[in-house]
Amino acid sequence: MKEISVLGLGYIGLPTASILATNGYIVKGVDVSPSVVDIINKGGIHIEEPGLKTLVQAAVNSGNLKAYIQPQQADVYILAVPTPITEDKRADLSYVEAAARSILPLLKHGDLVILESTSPPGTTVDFLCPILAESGLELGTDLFVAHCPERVLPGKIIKELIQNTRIIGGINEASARMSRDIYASFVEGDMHLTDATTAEMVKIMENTYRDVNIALANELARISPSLNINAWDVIRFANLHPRVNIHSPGPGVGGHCISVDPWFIVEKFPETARIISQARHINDFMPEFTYRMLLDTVKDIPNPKITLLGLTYKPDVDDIRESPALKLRELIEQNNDLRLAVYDPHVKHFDYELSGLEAAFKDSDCILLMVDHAEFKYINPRQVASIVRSRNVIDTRNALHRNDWTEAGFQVRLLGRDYAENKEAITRLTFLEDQLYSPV
Ligand code: SAJ
Repeated sequence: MKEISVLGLGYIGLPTASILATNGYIVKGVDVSPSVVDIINKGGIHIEEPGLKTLVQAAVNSGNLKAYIQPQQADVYILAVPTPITEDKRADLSYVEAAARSILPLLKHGDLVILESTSPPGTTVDFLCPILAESGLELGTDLFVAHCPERVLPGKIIKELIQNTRIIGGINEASARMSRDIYASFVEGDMHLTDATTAEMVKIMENTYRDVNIALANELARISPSLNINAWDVIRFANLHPRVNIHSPGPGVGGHCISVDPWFIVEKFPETARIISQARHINDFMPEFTYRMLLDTVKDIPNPKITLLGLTYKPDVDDIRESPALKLRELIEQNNDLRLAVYDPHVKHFDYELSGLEAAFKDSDCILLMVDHAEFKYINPRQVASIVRSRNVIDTRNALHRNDWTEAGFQVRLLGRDYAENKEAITRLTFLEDQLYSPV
């Protein structure tokens, strides 16, 4: 029976470790955070994910999963550590390097190392392998290495870890086959073998495709109001075509995947990856566009109070990483003429003040809906109308029933329908473009 060590017990490592442990493997989870190790060993979890607590408890109670601070000897090592980007949009592989170096003294003949972290193309072969080669083991014959990216949707991680197809990229055939045998213990989806660099690019392109598609929708959302048409209707009807799937516009692209992975390609191919980099800053401009829509809405109101509805990067999660709402909060805070109240039912801890729903609406001059949390569809516009000061609402997600809010006396403005840009906003993009996109 092979022992597996999973390094990095975050939103991918912990579910993966737990699923392997409940499928018969002895799993030694390793994390640099003592509190994470402690919580897991008590059968608890440190991230919000449906079903994860039950799974971790089963894994820990079975005796097959234990968490450690120190690296542990095993036969298979799965690296599921963060690969963030720096301020200047470069991949930060320091966590991958630290994890790889931590297991160097433990590696022995026949072991397998799998990198699951989303990584720039070439990371496994050109960055990880040279480090592992310092063990003195012959890569591909003594020591096997692969890149096996995950593709799960936060909020559906456990189901998708089991059901999604899996791309297995080995540095050689033997590495790919050994990795497939490990995943075969729980993956019900098809498994496709390829080389490590192809697997890296597959994962990045999945998210890059989504980012470019969202940018297309956002560009349409900036064009449509000048034609007095609704971008959401255009997309809805265009998607009736059997081979069209235009994504939705929004106030920006958040999360630590879609807004990050495309930069891994731009960093390596700055002169060639033009659509990819353009899409990144069209999406990164949307918070600014939304801010201009807000300023235009409240321009005749002295010292207006803004109600920011939703802080997370997408609906029905508690994750605020890279959320466009954080950018809007910052822009509003920097404007001394604006007052702000923020409400998000999913965010329990935040560095700044959060309001209750009623307090957030009280005396508001403009409600800015940033996230289409399920709860928000049930807000009663008539009740809200009785406590706001000015009846303005900006919907950036096409989440609200326009007629209900209009009948309650609100001026409803929908991103992609009700705000035609002026020259200044466009000039601002050019400035941002120069600022953001200086070929590295
Ligand atoms: N968004 C839009 N318009 C859309 C879709 C999304 O503006 O039509 C915005 C969302 O509001 C959010 C951001 O984009 O701010 C990202 O949302 P998401 O749900 O697309 O992305 P993630 O990061 O939660 O999950 C993605 C998924 N990738 C794909 O769908 C191709 C998931 O399968 C990946 O595993 C995950 O990234 C990851 O871990 O890489």
